[in-house]
Amino acid sequence: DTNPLKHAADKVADALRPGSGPEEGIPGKPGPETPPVQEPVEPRGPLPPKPDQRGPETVSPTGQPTGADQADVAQRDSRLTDAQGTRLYETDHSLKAGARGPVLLQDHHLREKVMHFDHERIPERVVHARGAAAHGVFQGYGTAANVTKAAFLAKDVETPVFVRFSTVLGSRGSSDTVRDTRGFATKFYTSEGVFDLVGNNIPVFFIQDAIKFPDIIHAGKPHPDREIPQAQSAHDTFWDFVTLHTEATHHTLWNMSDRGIPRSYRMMEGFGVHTFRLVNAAGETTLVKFHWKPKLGVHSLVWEEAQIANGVDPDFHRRDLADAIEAGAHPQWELGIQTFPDTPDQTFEGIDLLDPTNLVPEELAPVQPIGLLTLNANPSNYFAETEQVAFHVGHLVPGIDVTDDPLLAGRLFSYLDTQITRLGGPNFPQLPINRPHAPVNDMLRDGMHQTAVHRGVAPYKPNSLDGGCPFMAGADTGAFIETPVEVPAARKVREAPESFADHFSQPRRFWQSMTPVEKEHIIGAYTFELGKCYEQAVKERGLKVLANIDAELCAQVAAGLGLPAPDPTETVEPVEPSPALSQVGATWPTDGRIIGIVTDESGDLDGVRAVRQAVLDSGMVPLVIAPAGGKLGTGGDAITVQRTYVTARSVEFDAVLVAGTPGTGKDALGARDAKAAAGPAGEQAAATDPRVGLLLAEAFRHGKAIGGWAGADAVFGTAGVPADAPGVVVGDSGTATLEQVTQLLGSHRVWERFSPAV
Ligand code: HDD
Repeated sequence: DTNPLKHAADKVADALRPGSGPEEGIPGKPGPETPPVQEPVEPRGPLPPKPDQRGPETVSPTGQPTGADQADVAQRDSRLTDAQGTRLYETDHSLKAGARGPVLLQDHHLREKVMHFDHERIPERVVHARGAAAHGVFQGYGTAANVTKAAFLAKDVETPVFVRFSTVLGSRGSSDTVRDTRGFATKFYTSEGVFDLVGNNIPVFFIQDAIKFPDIIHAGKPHPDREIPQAQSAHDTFWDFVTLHTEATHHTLWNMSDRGIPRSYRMMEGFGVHTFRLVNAAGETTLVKFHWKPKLGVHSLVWEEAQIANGVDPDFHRRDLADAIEAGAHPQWELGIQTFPDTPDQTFEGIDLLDPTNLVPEELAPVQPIGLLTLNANPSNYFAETEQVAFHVGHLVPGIDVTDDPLLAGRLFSYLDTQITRLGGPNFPQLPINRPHAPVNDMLRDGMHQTAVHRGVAPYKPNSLDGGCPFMAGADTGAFIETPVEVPAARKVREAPESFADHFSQPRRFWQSMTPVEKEHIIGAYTFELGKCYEQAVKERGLKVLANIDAELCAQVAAGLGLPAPDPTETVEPVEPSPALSQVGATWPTDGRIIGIVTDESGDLDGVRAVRQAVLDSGMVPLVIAPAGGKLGTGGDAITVQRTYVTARSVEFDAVLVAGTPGTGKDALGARDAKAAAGPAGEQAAATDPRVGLLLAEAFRHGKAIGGWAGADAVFGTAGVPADAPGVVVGDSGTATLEQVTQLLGSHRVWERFSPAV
């Protein structure tokens, strides 16, 4: 066919055929034969979000309920339209002058589609760019009623929340399991307005004054010339800064500890870091520090595991959180407060409460629980919710006020400011995820992306034209009123108080509170990070800082770097340890832990079935690992394989079980190869698939519980796993083995495997 417009005309005709386009075609025009199609051509109803994926109810910028479907506007109708609601008949080809001809400027659909795409990305957060979030609910215990009038902390009050966890240094597409601080930001949609608790998983900060924030972040981010390394602190500029600016020592030490590589967002503590001021109904004030305590305990990866996970599953933490919530293992944290009298000097037991490089040991001021957070729903849309959520330390409610911590003061400016670049203007509170659930009645008007249709003519006060509305609230009608704190007469100075000058005794307390295995991990981390620096002067300065914390720490890292250990430049006084800072030595629930079960077609499949069920019954997740995907066994009770030897890697599992071959006393591993080799029973282990060998060897090195039954122990030796080593168990049956492994998991890891042990 030589007619250049014939092809396009056919397209139009197709679109006009009854049943594939608008309901009525051109009367009397016969449609061409129906071509084979890949996609369904008949419209069907919209796919509603799953009930557990809904966000909290939203309200309009003027406080009117908008209905649960407000945020659910994508693909709701049966026909594709453009952004103006006009139905489209084709979206796969540009409008051209002939199939091989030039694209026409009049193609407004092409123009709109590509214009929108061109602007799909917004600037990532300057810090905390990579994050994962979830919806949940916070329930007040009422135990804080004597210290705060905040309504959401009253007994049994339930408040919707949105929590975003993050790494600090990496870009939005970086890996999850890097060594870094983690953000822990919570938005409470309270009846009195939004309260944001914008904290971290580390209770202290690198700097004492916000004016140093650009410095520490410039030093921590990739080098400006090559933009490497990504999401790492193991490089010269970071260590250059933190060894010169020694107030960073305490936070850096926490980063080098196991806290810098959490096992899961669900297993991290959270801290408000600053000291806040609570106000009760009588107007009395109390200084507090906020803590989130995870019900699952505080647990970490080991460094090699974290590095492997960066490669094999860069979404390790994001996946873990979403999977757990989807599976119904809803993570929980208790919110707690340490309370201190609001004295004029704002110190407690000699610790300056306005210095954010200080923590107050829990032994001196116990953490008192005041409410329970449960995360129970994943976001429906990453961009709309996780990316567009905007936290701000100045989002406060009556009963919670700020202090004069100079770091907090700078934050009170920065968080609003950054949203203007990131979210494109001042109306970001109108985005569904940011909308308060309390009625909004502000006099803020216009601006980019204004979505409210404000009524009235007098958005100013005083006015008479809108009847004087809106009126002001008072203390008894829920107004936020700043605490009238006395400001001492002073001169304007650019100075820190003398009490901010001790940079080493708090880090020393942290170091001395660690168990031997945790100390070993810290030494390893410093040796790795300083070892990655090129500048000799930076390494040497790093050792000088360590000498001021502890001689042993300094000597061990110096030995690893091959450098002499320097003498301290300050007096190294012993301090009272705080055992609460250690992560080792207790037992915790095993909910949501992942048990890998290695088997194959010739394995004890009845045993595997029983173990799978027992794992599920105890609230954990079984993943069956076999040589290939599909099913093991036949019929109704065939076992689904979740991971193959190709897709499984040790880092995904908290413990590994190996099913043997019943009746033979042989392990089942690599049985396909083994069948070919068909040696005597004792040689079976030699045929172990190397990937299974690696799985077991890594699990062993990383201190994970390993179990086997029905002769599976024969393989342990070939994988370099001594069957009599601590935390390696051989049971009579699958379920008996699981029981022992579960007990081991309660302590998170088999600490005895590390040297030195606990
Ligand atoms: Fe910050 C984001 C936590 C000091 C400036 N910060 C941000 C987030 C968390 C924290 C969790 C991510 C929020 C989210 O998920 O959207 N920041 C902290 C803590 C600090 C701290 C615990 C010290 C105690 N931050 C801090 C200072 C400044 C900032 C001193 C500036 C002077 N932080 C920001 C920011 C960010 C931010 C640039 C980036 C994106 C955003 O705010 O919304 O404004």
